[in-house]
Amino acid sequence: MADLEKSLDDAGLTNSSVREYVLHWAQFLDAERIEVVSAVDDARLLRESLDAGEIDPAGEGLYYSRSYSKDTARSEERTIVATSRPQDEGVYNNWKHTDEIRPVVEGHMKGAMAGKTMYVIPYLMSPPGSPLERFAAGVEITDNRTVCLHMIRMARVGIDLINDLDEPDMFVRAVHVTGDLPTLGQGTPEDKRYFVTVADERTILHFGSSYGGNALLGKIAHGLRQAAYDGWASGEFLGEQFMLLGVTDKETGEKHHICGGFPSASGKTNLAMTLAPDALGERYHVEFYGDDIAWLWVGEDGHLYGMNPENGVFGVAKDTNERTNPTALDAVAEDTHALFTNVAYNEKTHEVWWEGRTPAPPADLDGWRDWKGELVAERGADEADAPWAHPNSRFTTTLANVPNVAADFEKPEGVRIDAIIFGGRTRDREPLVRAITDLAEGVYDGLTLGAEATAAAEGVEGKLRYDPMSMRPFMSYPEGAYAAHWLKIVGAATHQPLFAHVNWFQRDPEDGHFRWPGYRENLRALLWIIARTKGEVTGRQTPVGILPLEEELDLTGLDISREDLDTILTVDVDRWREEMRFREDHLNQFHDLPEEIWAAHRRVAAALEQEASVTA
Ligand code: OXD
Ligand code: MN
Repeated sequence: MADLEKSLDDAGLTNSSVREYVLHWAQFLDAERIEVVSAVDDARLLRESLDAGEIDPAGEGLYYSRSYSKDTARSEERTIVATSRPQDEGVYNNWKHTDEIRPVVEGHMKGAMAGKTMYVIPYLMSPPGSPLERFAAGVEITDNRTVCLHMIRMARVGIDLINDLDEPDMFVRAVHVTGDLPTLGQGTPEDKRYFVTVADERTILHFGSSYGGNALLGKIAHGLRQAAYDGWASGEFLGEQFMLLGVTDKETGEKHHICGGFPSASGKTNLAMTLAPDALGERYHVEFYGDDIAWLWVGEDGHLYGMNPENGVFGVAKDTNERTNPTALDAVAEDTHALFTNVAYNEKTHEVWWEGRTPAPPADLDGWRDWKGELVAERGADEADAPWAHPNSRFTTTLANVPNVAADFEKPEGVRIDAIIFGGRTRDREPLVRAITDLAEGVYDGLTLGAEATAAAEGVEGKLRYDPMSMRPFMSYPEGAYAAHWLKIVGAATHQPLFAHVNWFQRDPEDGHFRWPGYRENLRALLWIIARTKGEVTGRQTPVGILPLEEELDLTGLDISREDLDTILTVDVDRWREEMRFREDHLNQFHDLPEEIWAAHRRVAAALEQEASVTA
């Protein structure tokens, strides 16, 4: 114990609440030694990890790691929000009473760091000086050095960030134990993994994974689940799985900011990092703030503000290429110190590759290993078509590496939010863009966000898998209260943001082609949204919101057919009426949904019926 305390002295850790927490867990976990980590330790930790074979070189200043093959993604079933308040149980938060679950997860953790180093990672999930800084401090404990490397990229990490907290005890206690991965029964009835956020105690206890989404506790567990709960409990803010970007009109010098939520596989990271299409590049500059999390609050001037609490990007590698996301490729170029996880790796040339990086995999198989570590050249016939990279393989890099990162991305006061957008992957019905000026209708639209079920097994064709505000896996308190909190926070803004719904994924049922070219061209829809916030365009009112008139969209240099354009600027009333019935069932699951939300639902439904009777 004296030795452990001495390591905290040597590291200069003076916050006595943090020391007490660290020493408690060091004893409980039976850690052999403690190492307190700051971002300045990165180069040394990289060297040690390379020497220990935990990571491999992947080119100049780039690194690669492969995780255990059954530990490559988040597990929603094993993720639990615990509190001591039964009224915190919602539909999606997998709530358990703390007294029931804490002993179980702690039972797995006890003594688990015997003979090991316990790394202590003091971090901040905000730029220093943010108005939400008191909710941003945390200290992760982990037995995994690679987790330290990721945390240094994804959060602001350093002892100084927590030594001088205004409230020394106000930090998230985040404990991560990897566990003996091959013995945890992942996905079986004997599954021993537990990913628990004890939200009313601001304590995170994750056991049984080294995958980023489960192991980098600053990101999802703190940045989303805990933050959403804190934002609600304090009544001060929203913590959302949102991207955040800025668009500057170089002609007028005006800049606008848009944030928004997209269910997974709906192009959120690509949109967040987008550049203007060539035809509009002279006039518009798009700046990146964040691809995954935004915290939102109302500033003293009555505007809604937003900031990205993260310091990095933990992006999905699959399909990232020069066309879909050139800025992401630049952000993981040589000397960015990016880390790749579970992509394919060439042990001779140290190159990495993933599906969609190039149209075909490398022709010369020599040296290539797939995400499981197996030599591609030695694959049997039955595996010949198996992906080389895991579909959830990732790159981890800092925001500062993204070439179009906004100059003010670390500005503590955040940026004014002009519009909040939602968008899923929907093959029909959902137009290119529709704006919503009413707050309750905007919140209703977010609550009924969804994406098409990707596999038949996941649902009925054409029926969405609802993912309210893209927060389904991160909900930490009941959905009715969540909706009420949204109405309260955004309702307090004297300058209301515009809501909008976008869809880049309508297809022609005949030949399956996408009706909208997507990617950089998506800026055209965002420009219309911005013009609508300024009252420069009126659009036309439909039952489901305001759609652009064709002449209001800047289509300069865009190749799109008349039929496709007409279709994506039209409301398919019959398909919408069908959708409304599914929505009703979806909303009926939630307790205490505010009456304003039901009223919004009824208004949209009545307007659709009216439209149907007019056109019948
Ligand atoms: C996620 C992520 O799992 O951002 O949503 O990693
Ligand atoms: Mn995410």
